[in-house]
Amino acid sequence: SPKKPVVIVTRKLPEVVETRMRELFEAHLNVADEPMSQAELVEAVKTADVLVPTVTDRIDRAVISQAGEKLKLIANFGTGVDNIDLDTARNRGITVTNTPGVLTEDTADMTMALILAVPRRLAEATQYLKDPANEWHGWSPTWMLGHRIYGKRLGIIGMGRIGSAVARRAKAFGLQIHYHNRRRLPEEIEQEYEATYWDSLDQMLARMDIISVNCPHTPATYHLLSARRLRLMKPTAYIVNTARGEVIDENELARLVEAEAIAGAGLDVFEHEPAVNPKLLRSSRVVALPHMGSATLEGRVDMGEKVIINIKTFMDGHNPPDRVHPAMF
Ligand code: 8YV
Repeated sequence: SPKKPVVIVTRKLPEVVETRMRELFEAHLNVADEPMSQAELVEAVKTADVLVPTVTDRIDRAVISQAGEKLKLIANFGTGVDNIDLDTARNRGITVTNTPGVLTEDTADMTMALILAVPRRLAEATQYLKDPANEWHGWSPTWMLGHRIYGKRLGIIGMGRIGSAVARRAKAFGLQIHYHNRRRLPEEIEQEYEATYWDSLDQMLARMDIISVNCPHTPATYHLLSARRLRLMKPTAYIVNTARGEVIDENELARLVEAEAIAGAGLDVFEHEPAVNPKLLRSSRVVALPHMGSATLEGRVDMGEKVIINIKTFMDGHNPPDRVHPAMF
């Protein structure tokens, strides 16, 4: 039988995924659940046929340019590929794949959870009850009031798979769907969500009650929500981000939250993970999660299976199903 490809996986994956990888490949699995250093990544690309990185691995030009002749595939464990220098990979003839589709519903659920949690103050209220320093005096007609989401305007930035899955959920909750996207959706899809398209992000931002960020992080979307744009939002508006922290100017967002110039934020991702702006963590207007939009056991197993299919298909000499083209970003 032909020699099995050397597949280096940078992080610990669910047991079933690792077992399957051991069967199919000469799998080098990472027992310590710690991100690899840049030096370790360089070592990895020197010896691997296939590298399986995650969001915590920076596969930049410095790493890729030291890759060995054997390295032909970077099979990302994750949908976002902003951790990989796609141009350098292409120039070296290295194929890149990702794992789209299998984490759409989980990430949309988390987005919806934040859209509900922030205006209704779930985290703050739970924290209140659990803190032994507080004593709950019972129900009050004026205490812990949040804001209604039913009937409000939701502006989705990025109407791809996840944005669309958010639109479906939000519509069922009675929100009015608005969106900004590189391309306008076909009319029948707009009708399905009863969605209004905004060519101008500035104009949409100024009119929404809730903003949801669902676009990838690319050179074109870095700080798409710049200080100037964030200030266009209504002081009563909320912002939710389950995409990538880099899309928002986090410093300015933290400043607006602290100044109570924005109603609140639900954040699953941050600009400098694992660091989080302390102003955001201090604020009762912020629900902060440690990048867990796709963190279900089912999702992680599905992602692993997708990685395996991409590697197998590629090694069999075919075009892998989730090949990433730099032009897509
Ligand atoms: C993961 C994600 O948390 O797929 C993505 O883009 O952000 C998440 O699914 C992680 O990035 C996996 O590497």
